[in-house]
Amino acid sequence: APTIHRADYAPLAWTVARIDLHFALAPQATVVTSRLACVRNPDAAPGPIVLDGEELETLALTVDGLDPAPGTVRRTESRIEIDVADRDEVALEIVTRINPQANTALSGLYLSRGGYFTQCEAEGFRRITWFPDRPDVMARFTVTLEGDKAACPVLLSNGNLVEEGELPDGRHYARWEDPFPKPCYLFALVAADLVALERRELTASGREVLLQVWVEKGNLDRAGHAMESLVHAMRWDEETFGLELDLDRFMIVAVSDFNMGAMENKGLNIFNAKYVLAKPDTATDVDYEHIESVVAHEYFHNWTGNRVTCRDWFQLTLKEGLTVFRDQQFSADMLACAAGAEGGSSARAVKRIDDVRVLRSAQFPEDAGPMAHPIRPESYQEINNFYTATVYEKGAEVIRMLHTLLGPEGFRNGMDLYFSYHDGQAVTCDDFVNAMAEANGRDLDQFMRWYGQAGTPRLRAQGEWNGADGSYTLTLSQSTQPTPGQPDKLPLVIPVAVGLIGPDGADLPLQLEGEHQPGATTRVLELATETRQWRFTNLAAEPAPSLLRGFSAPVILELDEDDGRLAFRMAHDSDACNRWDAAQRYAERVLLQLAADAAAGRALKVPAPFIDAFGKLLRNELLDPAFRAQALALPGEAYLLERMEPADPAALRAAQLHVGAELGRVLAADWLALAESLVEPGEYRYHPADAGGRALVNLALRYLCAARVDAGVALAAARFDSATNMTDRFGALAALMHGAVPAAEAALAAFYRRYQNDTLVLDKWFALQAGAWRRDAAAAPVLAQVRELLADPAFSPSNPNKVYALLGSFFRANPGEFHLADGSGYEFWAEQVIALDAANPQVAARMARALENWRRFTPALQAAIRPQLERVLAADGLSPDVTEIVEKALA
Ligand code: BAL
Ligand code: ZN
Repeated sequence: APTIHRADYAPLAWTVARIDLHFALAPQATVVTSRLACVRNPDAAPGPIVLDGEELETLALTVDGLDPAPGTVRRTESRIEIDVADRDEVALEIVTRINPQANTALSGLYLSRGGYFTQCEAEGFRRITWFPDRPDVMARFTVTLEGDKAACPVLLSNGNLVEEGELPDGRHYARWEDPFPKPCYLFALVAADLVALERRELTASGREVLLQVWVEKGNLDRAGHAMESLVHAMRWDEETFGLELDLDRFMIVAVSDFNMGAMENKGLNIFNAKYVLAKPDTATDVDYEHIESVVAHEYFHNWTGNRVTCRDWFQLTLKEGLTVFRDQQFSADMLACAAGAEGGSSARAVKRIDDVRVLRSAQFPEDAGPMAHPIRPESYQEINNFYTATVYEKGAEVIRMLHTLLGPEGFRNGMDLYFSYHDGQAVTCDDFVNAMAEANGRDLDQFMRWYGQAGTPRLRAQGEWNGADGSYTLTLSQSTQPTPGQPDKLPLVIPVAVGLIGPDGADLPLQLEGEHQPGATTRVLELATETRQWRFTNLAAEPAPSLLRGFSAPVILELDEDDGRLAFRMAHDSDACNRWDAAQRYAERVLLQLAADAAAGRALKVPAPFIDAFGKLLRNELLDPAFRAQALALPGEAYLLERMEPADPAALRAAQLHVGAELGRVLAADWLALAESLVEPGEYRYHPADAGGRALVNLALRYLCAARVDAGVALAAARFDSATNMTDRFGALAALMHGAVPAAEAALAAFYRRYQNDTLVLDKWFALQAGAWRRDAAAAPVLAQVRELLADPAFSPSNPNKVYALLGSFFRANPGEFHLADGSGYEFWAEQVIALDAANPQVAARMARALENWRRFTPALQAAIRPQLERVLAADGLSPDVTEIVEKALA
């Protein structure tokens, strides 16, 4: 596939002002009639009207009601060009026929459980009709749907319902009008047998709006949390950014087959059912939390994405980074609000820790591999491959740094200015940062480098204590390793939040050289050069630095701290994020040392001081349970492999098994006491305080089962049997499975029996088995089980959630089992990627990415991986999606 470059952007000669769409829906032959009001773009060089198309059967095309003049239309499989001289407006009518039933890629118009759904971002609209399919073409849409009334009693599209009625032969129709011009990637339709949970709310300015959550019959009792989340998101955006819902009606629709999490189509958000449906018996606390944040994310896109959209797909982070930042802030506020005055800051920190975990385990590896790209990429082959952790999560970190540098008020002023300039436009990241700069009278030119430079910067810190004058000199330096296509890196603007901790564990007031008096205990230093020093004065004793508080920048912090210092910060750092980080660093050190020992065939021993520091956190009842659950969870395998040179998944797994079991065994009494002291708060409710307790108990069970402590195993089994909600039931089951104790098998079977007709819960059942750890080297590898599960009647390769649950969990979340020494895991990977690609390239590409960082592994593993990468690349008819991933991996 050709590579597309950001630098090649040019506006189209012709754009579209209005589009009137008519759908005659039929499963195998839907006829789409499109009437386009095309207008010449005065800002562009002259040229033909250009339309994109993919897998369309074109039945008719007229220009101003006539067959086009000979020689004025050029057509290929994917493009139509129409020459129009001497006019500034042209009416096109195009009739196409498409086959929703055959659309297994789930891009464009497709069928899911008998209903019609669409997904158009990034380039799905061209699979529906010919159109200039790019986000800088913003048109007013009118949509008429016509379908079978029995099969599809509900007919939805964007905007407002303006007409509906009956038709002959059991058919009916509905017409929708969206008053806001939008790019075609925000178009959506739904025609299905659904029911809605409804609510009417007043916006801040007093307009009544109708909110609907559409689900399959029988799922209405699972729609309430999504509705609550939507209302909270509306209120939050009004209060935080002064942004109101602009339509009379806002709809969320749950669909079972969906490539992504959800989609922000104007007024008609379509969601993977997993991010809508929840009731206590089927959804965990984490599911509830994800639903709240995804509902909010899609809702927030209405302003950051829809009202102001992207000029081209290179600007994707303009809407995604900003909207992830907004949903992170929203979730933190929701948690803090529920926790009340006392627990607010800890609740916020717990959310921040979650976000940092995701960044480190998903984005850092991406930034260090062949797919490394700036948050605003310079080129791509397949845009679908760039809905990445870098564009989303690192993009959100970049926005967060702006928020830190400008302060909440400055940030808000920048947002206001951005909307005042660009409402209704398709713009670039420069436009956003320029608005921030102008509103704050600040030069952000150097800051823009974050948009163009790939790779995770390393922030090196060194401190020097001078006892004679009571000063502490902190030297910060930055460097970024080369990434593909970017050998040289320039210094970035890095906000580093710093605190100094005194010997008694309390934060010291900070006074920099030249200042008259000490001030706050945390302050933000700005490193904008390669290296810089700060001298803190007026200190009575040598402090312990606490750097990058709140994870103030997406960097890898390198600071030499001995074990004692880490244990000290685990016990005392007032910044919860850094306290957690100190525990992670200590655990990482221990795990990587044991992994090296395992690789070298040495005996494994967990250092007593580590267990001691860990036990102190465990027993500290002043710390809220949600925080303890974070601080006592070991770093993730993907993150650790990234830190290992070379990555050796088997050795790391041996270390993890050993450390987990030792922490369970030595601290068994504490874990048991903890699990028993945190009593169930009565009837389930999704509330952060309750959720924190449940998370901590489930973690305790996990350690106890890992150590096979009899009382702990019994407790897990009992909690599994008596659970009244999914968080407890699944937590207990996961602990039993994790320990591979005999009781696990019966529990797993009972779980299956109970939920065999509940497809979303079965995803958990698949994921748990695919992610299982083997404790007995003589047991069959998990690969055998995964192969068997592919044949389970509940599995379906055409359902993305099933693929993510079974294959995604195995390839991405279970490296210790996937990377088998005999290479059989890789053979399986190649076979599955090739098979998936034939039906759904986006899903296949996600699975393909599991091996992109293959050059980090041991030489023996690399030797086994390479031929499988080559095998995939040689497969007949490989999609551009998978081709790009594998080619870049092999480059
Ligand atoms: N725009 C794709 C899904 C999302 O990020 O909301
Ligand atoms: Zn988004």
